[in-house]
Amino acid sequence: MMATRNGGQILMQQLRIHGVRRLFMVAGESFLPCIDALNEHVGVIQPIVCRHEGSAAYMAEAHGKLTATPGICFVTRGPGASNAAIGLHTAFQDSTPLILFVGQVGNRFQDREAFQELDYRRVFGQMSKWVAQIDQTERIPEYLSRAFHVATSGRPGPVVLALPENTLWGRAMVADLPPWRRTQIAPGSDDLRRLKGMLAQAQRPLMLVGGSGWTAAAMGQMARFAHAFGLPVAVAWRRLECYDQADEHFAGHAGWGMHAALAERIRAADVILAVGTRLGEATTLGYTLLESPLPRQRLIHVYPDADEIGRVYAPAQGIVASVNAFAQAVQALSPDKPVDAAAAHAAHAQYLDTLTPLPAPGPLSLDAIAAHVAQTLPASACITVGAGNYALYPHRYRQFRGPGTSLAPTVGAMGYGLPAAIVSRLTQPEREVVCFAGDGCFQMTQEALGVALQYALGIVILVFNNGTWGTIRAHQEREFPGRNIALDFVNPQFARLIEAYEGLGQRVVRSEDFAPAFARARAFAREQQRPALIEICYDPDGIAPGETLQDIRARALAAQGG
Ligand SMILES: Cc1ncc(C[n+]2csc(CCOP(=O)(O)OP(=O)(O)O)c2C)c(N)n1
Ligand SMILES: [Mg+2]
Repeated sequence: MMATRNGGQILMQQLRIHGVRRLFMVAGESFLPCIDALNEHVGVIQPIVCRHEGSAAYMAEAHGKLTATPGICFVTRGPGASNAAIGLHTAFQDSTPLILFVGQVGNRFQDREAFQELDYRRVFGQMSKWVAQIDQTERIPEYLSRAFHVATSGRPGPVVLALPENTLWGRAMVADLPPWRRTQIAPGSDDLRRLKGMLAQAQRPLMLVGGSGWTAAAMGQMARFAHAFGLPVAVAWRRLECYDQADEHFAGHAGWGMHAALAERIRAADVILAVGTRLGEATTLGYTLLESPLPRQRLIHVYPDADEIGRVYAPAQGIVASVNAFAQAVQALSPDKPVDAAAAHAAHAQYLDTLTPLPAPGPLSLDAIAAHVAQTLPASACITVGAGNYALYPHRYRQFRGPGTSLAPTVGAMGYGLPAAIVSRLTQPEREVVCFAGDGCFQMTQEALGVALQYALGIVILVFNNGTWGTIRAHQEREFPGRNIALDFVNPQFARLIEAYEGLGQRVVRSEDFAPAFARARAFAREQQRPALIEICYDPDGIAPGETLQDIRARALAAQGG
């Protein structure tokens, strides 16, 4: 006979059935039955005890990115939920499956603005695929099943489920539902015929890949397709892991900071085959490389969600398809007449040129350091970043080789790098992980060091200390040259900070000292399974590869007629 269970037990058992093996949480009294139910899943579901809900939600997001299954996050009512918002927003803009469980006041107090009460449907409505409140204990399995399907279907994204007290403490006799199933949308034969026809007519085609959920197998299939049709391939902004950058058709990374030859190649293309990517503001350089609503290039837009196709750009052809199903379908296509791969090879040669470190001012060059990291790490290693100009360097100099090698928020949310590195270590322990963090970025989530300590995670953290919100300095010089104010900050000694977390701290002020420090950090992380941090001090004038604040200021003053 079926036993009655409380809501927490029903929920946790259902998560287990759906394949959840790790969840990220900051405790709250509002969801105690869920926490208690973890006692029934010891050794199966690992709760990661986080220090801040922002980091917890980032970790769930990174988990969703790496596994293409919903990252699970538990937070308490209003305050916890508010802290978690950044991870939810990141999952939304980055199209990452995630389920955020939030405590809620009991139904009997609802709408009184009771203690910490928020209506999550209103608060999170714009940054979630679906927000719901489970008001009946016996309907928990139904809501969870829908949540897993919604988070992973079409354009993946976050789901929020609010858990009123009476739902969790209440008891019900209810059967579990079977595990969720991934649905794939394959392109139709007409879609493929038209696609082939358009590529056959193209003089200067280009493929742009992006979005989430790519598998290594699909990436290989896309390379085969690109080779067969002579397509140069660019990755969308911060979707560095979507294509093997060592492939001879790889043309570069589109978006802010991109190399001029690639920007020109995208502008001059006559057909753009965009696969899995939304063609966002960053990738299109503010909707200029492709102009909205009708791009000059003929756009073939392949996307897993019909609602995105035609949303910003009127396409010449829209194809509703999951990225992996699309790759599977096109790998078998071959052109009717021989194609010329010269343009693709030229594009790759131009890209390879950008891997040579550019000169930088001062005794420490971020170009040299990022190039050293890029060349020293094995191909399988994962690099994580948050947001800031320091991130331009690893993204420029590292050749990313496929899924699992990069975690970068396309939403440009600061503080992501450290939580993401923690998740990389937990989820794919066979890969080394290096977190690049600006001094600003790092300080947004440095509390997550406690998680690295607690779970014995050997990660390497590079903190780029220029004493300022450098990115904003650059914008400030461009818009208000010479009027630097309110951006610089005093930093702690990061190398000493990590020692409090039983990690290895080092400080580097000259380029030539980086290589031995990096080798020591990697060895420490590997052997001790604890974090190793290198504080890298440099002159804020070197603001981006090949660019200084002085250059920006001089150009802005000249433009003002000064
Ligand atoms: C959560 C969040 N807050 C603010 C910003 C705006 N912002 C973008 S980059 C940046 C500066 C980053 O500073 P730092 O991490 O030190 O890197 P740097 O630019 O100096 O290399 C800021 C404040 C943001 N993107 N995200
Ligand atoms: Mg900085």
